[in-house]
Amino acid sequence: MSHSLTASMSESLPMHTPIRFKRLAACCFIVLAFMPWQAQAQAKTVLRISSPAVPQDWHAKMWNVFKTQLDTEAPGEFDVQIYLNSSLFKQAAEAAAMARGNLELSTLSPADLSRQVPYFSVFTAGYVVRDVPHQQKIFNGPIGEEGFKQVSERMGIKVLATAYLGTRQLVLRQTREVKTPADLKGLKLRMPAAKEWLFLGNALGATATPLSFAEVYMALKTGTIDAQDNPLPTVRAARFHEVSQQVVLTGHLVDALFIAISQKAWDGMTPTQRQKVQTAAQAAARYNNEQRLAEEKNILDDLKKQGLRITTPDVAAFRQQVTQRYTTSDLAATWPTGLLARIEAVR
Ligand code: KDO
Repeated sequence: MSHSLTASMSESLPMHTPIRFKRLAACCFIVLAFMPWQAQAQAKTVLRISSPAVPQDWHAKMWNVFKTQLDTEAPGEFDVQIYLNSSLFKQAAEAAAMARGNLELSTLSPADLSRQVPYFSVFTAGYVVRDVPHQQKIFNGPIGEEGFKQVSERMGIKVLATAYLGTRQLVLRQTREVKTPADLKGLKLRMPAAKEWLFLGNALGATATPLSFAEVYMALKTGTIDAQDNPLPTVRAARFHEVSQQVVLTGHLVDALFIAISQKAWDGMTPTQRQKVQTAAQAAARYNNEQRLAEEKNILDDLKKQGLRITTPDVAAFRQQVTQRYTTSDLAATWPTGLLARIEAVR
């Protein structure tokens, strides 16, 4: 086709036109003829996802569900790029990147939202959310709606769905008798680097020390830290069990991650695209929640087989100390009046 096009273009020019100019004109014509197709290819909406999750974890795999669903429902419209292991943005830097419009999607924790929207601080506290149905009812109901509205207004970020990250347990590098918070005295407990996380680690009775997720494996291996807390599927996915000896089933935080998109990316899409992105995010969260819950049911046997000691402490004693520490804290002073009672009333 390009040959005959070039020929006809050249022929339509006056006889005296220099041959080099004729060729140049023909090339320009071809480029222009192909422009709409090229422009279409470039018009794909790029959705970059940044996450600290390791590829084997469910909240990493859920992004494949998101991508596959969008590729099926809107073929050729989106270019979904998944960056795991904090390879695009560092842990906890995602919210600022999204607010600036430098990143389209990520998963954000309540602690990530708390600085600008103190409403979410209450969800960083231990023993507030009872279980997964409670968590899902909270965030898929009016309490979630009210909080997500504030996130959109103050942070330029839209929350699309709530994923269950799992129930956080203590995982120790070396075995130790742990019944009550007093038994954690002096234990260097790694927590993610934010004041809300550190408060929780200290409230449990340990000495909280901040470290990014990417550095935890090595810190456990070398003994820079004595323990870390995470949901057990994450412990296995990130292979922390290889460098740990004991799981203490404190169950101190039924943890959530919010699948979120930058307002800029959201505003740049058509209403139909928005609806497809929202549905794909909900499908991803559902997949994560189902897989993670199923894994949490069976994981203890496997961890035992891998040589870990599994112990159950006096959870009531942990709950009591943690609750009491929050009640009198500066953090709790930022919680909107009545919010805790509303959360507790959700059945
Ligand atoms: C962690 O750093 O311990 C944590 O579990 C905190 C979560 O909010 C989340 O960032 C998670 O890491 C990452 O997604 C890695 O699993």
